[in-house]
Amino acid sequence: MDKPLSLAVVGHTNTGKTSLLRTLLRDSTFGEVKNAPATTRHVEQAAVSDGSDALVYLYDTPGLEDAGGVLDWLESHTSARSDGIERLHAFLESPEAQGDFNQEAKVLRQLLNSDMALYVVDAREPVLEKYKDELTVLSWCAKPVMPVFNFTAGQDLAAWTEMLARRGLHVYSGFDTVAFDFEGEITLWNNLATMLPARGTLDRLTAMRRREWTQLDRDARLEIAHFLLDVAAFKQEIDEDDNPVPVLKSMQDAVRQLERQLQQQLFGIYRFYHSEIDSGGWALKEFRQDPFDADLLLDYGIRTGTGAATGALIGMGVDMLTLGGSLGLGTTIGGVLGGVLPNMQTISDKISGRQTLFIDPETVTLLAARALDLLFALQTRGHAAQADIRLQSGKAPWQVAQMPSELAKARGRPKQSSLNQNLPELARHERAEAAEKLAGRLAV
Ligand SMILES: Nc1nc2c(ncn2[C@@H]2O[C@H](COP(=O)(O)OP(=O)(O)OP(=O)(O)O)[C@@H](O)[C@H]2O)c(=O)[nH]1
Ligand SMILES: [Mg+2]
Repeated sequence: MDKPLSLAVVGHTNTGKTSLLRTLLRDSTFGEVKNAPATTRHVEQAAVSDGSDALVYLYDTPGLEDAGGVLDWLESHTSARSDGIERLHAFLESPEAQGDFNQEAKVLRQLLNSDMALYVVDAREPVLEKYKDELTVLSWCAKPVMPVFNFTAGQDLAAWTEMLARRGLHVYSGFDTVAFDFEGEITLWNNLATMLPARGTLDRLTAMRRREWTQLDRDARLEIAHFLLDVAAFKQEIDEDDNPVPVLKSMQDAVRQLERQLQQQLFGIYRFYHSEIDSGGWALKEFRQDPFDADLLLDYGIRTGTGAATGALIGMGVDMLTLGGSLGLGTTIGGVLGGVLPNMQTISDKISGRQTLFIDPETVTLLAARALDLLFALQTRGHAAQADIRLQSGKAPWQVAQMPSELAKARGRPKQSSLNQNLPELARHERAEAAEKLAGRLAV
């Protein structure tokens, strides 16, 4: 196997170098990120590995602040007849490299010890002299340099690319560290590979990343499928003249809790951690809105109410035909009962004098919409992102009447909901099959 690559991430201060590492490492705790210069003070190493072997070592470096000063020093203290590396060594041995220019010295030392540099550019910035000076000093390390444009949204890169081309830098990448784009990352690695003598290691890395990405997506959709089946097959029975309100409330609570658990699992799969979610850093308000809130159904454009009788409770999923008799259905009831459907009594219910309660299909659809939305949000979120997670599409994945058959059938299979009981062996097996099928449909 080829030996691991070592890549120095360099650039002007506050351009997003540490952010780039966070996103490439899928690790939102790496280093320190702040909207201020000189946040990173030391070189820090991190590895991207392939299960067992390290493929790439990435080195975060302090921001360059005074490359012009270093260039002045080099011009007055070293001979233009020496090569760049000799001149840089003279600089690194000078007292100034321990003093005023110690940040710059750390960067240059690291690049001299690395295979190549990723030069992070804040694309919003004009092409200033200081950036040209940085590229001049870096070029003396005689290592390949690939510019990576950050903050690219809506930016015209023409002036930058022209300046870079004049310096022989024709290969570059755009990579927003906050709005993650999986294919963009693959392009970045592929572009790097074109600048190196052997691409074996990077091919291994991109193949690994692709496998991993597909697997994460599959795992996430399977979790969502299991969750939806749990909810759709959830069933409680009460006597005909029992007050259903306490039972309905406990059903709602169980569903709320299970949705939280699912959200937690999805964060875990994409390596966004619980501590960050609840630390206030991310307001998950939209995802944490009560799933039994009728307004939410409207936001997702989910039609509710099948007949005139439900008019008073549109959005609540409550069937008045069954409940109306046993309760004084005032306005209060809507808030309490939203989303739980007391089934029309079946014949056997009538004989036994019982009522069966289910979560209504509108709510199941809403939960599906929200889970898929969260999945999309996580798949397009860089690990450097610090802003709130927002709902994306706000669209229902299907018409309520055309719910995937696995979900529609789930109601007849209460044994397959872990909300009803611990799944017996056979039910577990059947449930796994249904979840596989459903997950496949969620992928479309
Ligand atoms: N909107 C947006 N903000 C970003 C992006 N990348 C970085 N930032 C922000 O830019 C600021 C600087 O990011 P850092 O990663 O600390 O930059 P750095 O280059 O490591 O900075 P120093 O270590 O000080 O040299 C932080 O506030 C980041 O949140 C991006 O792609 N989009
Ligand atoms: Mg930094």
